[in-house]
Amino acid sequence: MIRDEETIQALVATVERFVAERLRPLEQQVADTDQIPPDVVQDMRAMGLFGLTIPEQHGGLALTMEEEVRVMVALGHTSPAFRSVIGTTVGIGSQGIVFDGTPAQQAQWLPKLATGEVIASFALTEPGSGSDAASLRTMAIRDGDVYIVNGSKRYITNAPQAGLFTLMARTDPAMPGAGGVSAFIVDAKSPGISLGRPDKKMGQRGAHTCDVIFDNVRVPAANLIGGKEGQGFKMAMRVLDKGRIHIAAVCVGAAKRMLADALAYAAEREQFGQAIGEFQLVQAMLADSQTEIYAAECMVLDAARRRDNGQSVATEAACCKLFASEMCGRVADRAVQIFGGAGYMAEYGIERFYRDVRLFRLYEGTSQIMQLVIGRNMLKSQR
Ligand code: COS
Repeated sequence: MIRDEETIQALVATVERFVAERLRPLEQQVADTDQIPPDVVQDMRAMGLFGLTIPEQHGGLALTMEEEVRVMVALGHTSPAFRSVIGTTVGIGSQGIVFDGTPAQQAQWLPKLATGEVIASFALTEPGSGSDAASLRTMAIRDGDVYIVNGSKRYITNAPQAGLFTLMARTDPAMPGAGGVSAFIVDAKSPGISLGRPDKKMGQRGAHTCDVIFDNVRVPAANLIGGKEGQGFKMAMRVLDKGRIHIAAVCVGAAKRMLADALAYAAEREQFGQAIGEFQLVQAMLADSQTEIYAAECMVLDAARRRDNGQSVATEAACCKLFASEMCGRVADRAVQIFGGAGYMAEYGIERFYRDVRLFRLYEGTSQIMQLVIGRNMLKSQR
């Protein structure tokens, strides 16, 4: 749903300009230094990008899903690490509080997230619990008016910068599956929280993940999201449904960027006396990429509109994440192929995208988990 076409066009145009003029020139520097310059983060704050999905009464822009998708496609046109600066605060780190937080929890945290004063991270994955999220073992045991949290979380995006963690932990040790899991807002400054060394990753330099270790951390019972135990897993799944549409939109943006680079190269690079783009086998790679990007963009917009209309979109979100992230991988591969030997060389930048976008098929649910969600939901509808 687009509330006002002119307003969203202006926001998208601002993001496109920011990407073209401010972020693209910094891509190599960020890859070399593994750091996003602090003044870029400050610009993002000033543009209101941290508050895209926070309700207006808490200082955000309260974008609809369709509006969010359009902004993410635009932001996707540059190194994914830039999107990651705002990604967890706009997405999985904050949305549990937006969906289920009590008025007091929302009033305490959302205004600070909207301005980017506090960065939110989503702490679900553990060393022993990845795709099987319901098997998580971090414990939160009630003791009077606090919960005592013990356990470790793994690959937590933006943990080094985080001011708060949306933490999924088991409040009922007797209940091993999803039903024993609750969600908490945890102040990152709480005594007993320590961070592991930053992970060394295949790509997305500038975006940081690490372990988060909870050692007898005292979390006020008032920070139990929604004030009710046993709701954390379902909340995490609803958060991920939305996150998967968001990531699919980023995939569309990244694929468009890689195809634009490959097209420009194909039009300029000459072999056998003509631009390589004149050769039909190169055109086939361009055409397949264009077609798949178009398909993914249509899917993502459709799923977003359905969600805005109040429909349950767990299946559609998984379809979008599956198709768009796999599509993005194919486009990256073809882009490297069109660049030929240059595609393998760091100075052309396309090999960096090839590595960066590999993560899209893994995080917020692997392609295989997306297939499983789609297949299971299809069968459920037959019962
Ligand atoms: N929305 C609302 N509720 C949901 C839901 C959704 N999208 N998906 C599942 N639930 C509910 C189920 O209805 C069930 O509730 P009841 O017990 O009341 O029926 C409960 O949650 C447990 O669901 P389910 O039995 O399907 O859980 P499973 O353990 O079988 O696993 C998968 C579900 C595999 C789909 C889930 O663990 C998953 O998405 N894993 C991937 C995790 C992930 O994306 N990690 C990425 C890292 S975070 S960036």
